[in-house]
Amino acid sequence: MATHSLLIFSLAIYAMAFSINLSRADPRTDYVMRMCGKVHVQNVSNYFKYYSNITDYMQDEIYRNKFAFKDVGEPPDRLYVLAQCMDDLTNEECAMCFTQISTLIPSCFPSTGGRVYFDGCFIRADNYSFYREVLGPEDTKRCSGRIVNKRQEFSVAVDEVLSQMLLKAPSFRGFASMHETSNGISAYGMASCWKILDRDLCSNCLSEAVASALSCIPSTEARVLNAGCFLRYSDTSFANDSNGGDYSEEEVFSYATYIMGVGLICVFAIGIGVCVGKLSYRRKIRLKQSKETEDLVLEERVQYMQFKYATLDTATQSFSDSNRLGRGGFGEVFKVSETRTA
Ligand SMILES: *[C@@H]1O[C@H](CO)[C@@H](O)[C@H](O)[C@H]1NC(C)=O
Ligand SMILES: *[C@@H]1O[C@H](CO)[C@@H](O)[C@H](O)[C@H]1NC(C)=O
Ligand SMILES: *[C@@H]1O[C@H](CO)[C@@H](O)[C@H](O)[C@H]1NC(C)=O
Ligand SMILES: *[C@@H]1O[C@H](CO)[C@@H](O)[C@H](O)[C@H]1NC(C)=O
Ligand SMILES: CC(=O)N[C@H]1CO[C@H](CO)[C@@H](O)[C@@H]1O
Repeated sequence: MATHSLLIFSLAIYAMAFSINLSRADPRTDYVMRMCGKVHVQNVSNYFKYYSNITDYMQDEIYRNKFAFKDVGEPPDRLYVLAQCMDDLTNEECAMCFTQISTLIPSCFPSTGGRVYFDGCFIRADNYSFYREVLGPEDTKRCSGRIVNKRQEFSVAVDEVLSQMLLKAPSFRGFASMHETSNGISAYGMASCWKILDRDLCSNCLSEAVASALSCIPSTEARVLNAGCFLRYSDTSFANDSNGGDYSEEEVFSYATYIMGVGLICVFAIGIGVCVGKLSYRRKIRLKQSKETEDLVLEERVQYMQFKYATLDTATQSFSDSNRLGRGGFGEVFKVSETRTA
């Protein structure tokens, strides 16, 4: 009975803890740019059908992997779509970002496709397989924000954060989010390659992006929009980056889950303890006599400790009676330690 109610109680706690919003959703749906193609498809009504077919499929896929690509239809109107979120978004945030960004592609039709960049996600559609494209003629950059005051320091910090990301991202599933500080001026950066690109292609894309971003200095904000990658720097924090003291929301969440798991195990352990305790109740009674003698020993120990404390108390009192001598002694010790640290 006791273990049953304990089980229900702990399950209720577990369910409660999960319904609390541990991560505040921010899908970063700020619009950065949209580019539409110039050539038109043959049969646009088919194209719309293909598109909704693909986005239906992608909704689940993007929730799971934060990345999806698919193609449907017959050439020359076969439709290819690729979508991806920045890796620091949670799966829920990513799905939200995708839901919004995917509505912006059909307004490019009857063009064969286009690209849309949000701060949190990306989508591209066209009538040919562009999946492994790294750079294209439409690649561009956006320099914005204000002009930074401490140009030299900011430039050093940006340079540092960009080169760190260029080193890190290709070997960390194409993603890096970090910050660097130079003489008190911080620069924050994020780099993301589309996951379909291998390490070398990602590296190629990002090195072009870094060169492009550097030309934005002394602007406080820059975004590079390449065919195969997205790169951004800023003078303010816009993401939970991986090299700072901040924990990402995912980390906080997994930590909380871990704590709850441990808590649950503890509750069960206590439950089992109660059970075992009941079973061994008889044995306990049998051992009661010997336990009583144990208690006696323990009591003696406590008394001994109290006695020792009492002794100490009297000792201190008598110590403070001889006031001057004690003070003089401490003063001397303090002086010695002070000259040491000086
Ligand atoms: C959790 O956060 C989302 C997004 O901010 C919100 O829509 C939802 O209502 C929240 N849920 C709870 C239980 O607070
Ligand atoms: C487009 O394709 C559909 C189905 O294949 C066809 O019914 C329709 O007439 C076509 N439209 C044009 C403008 O070719
Ligand atoms: C649309 O999606 C369904 C299921 O995913 C698939 O069976 C069907 O062939 C797709 N339609 C086209 C036109 O490809
Ligand atoms: C894409 O569409 C254009 C214009 O309709 C066409 O010329 C081209 O061949 C198509 N590309 C492919 C790979 O079918
Ligand atoms: C940009 C962003 O999402 N920042 C969040 C990082 O995480 C902390 C705490 O988990 C939040 O307070 C920030 O808003």
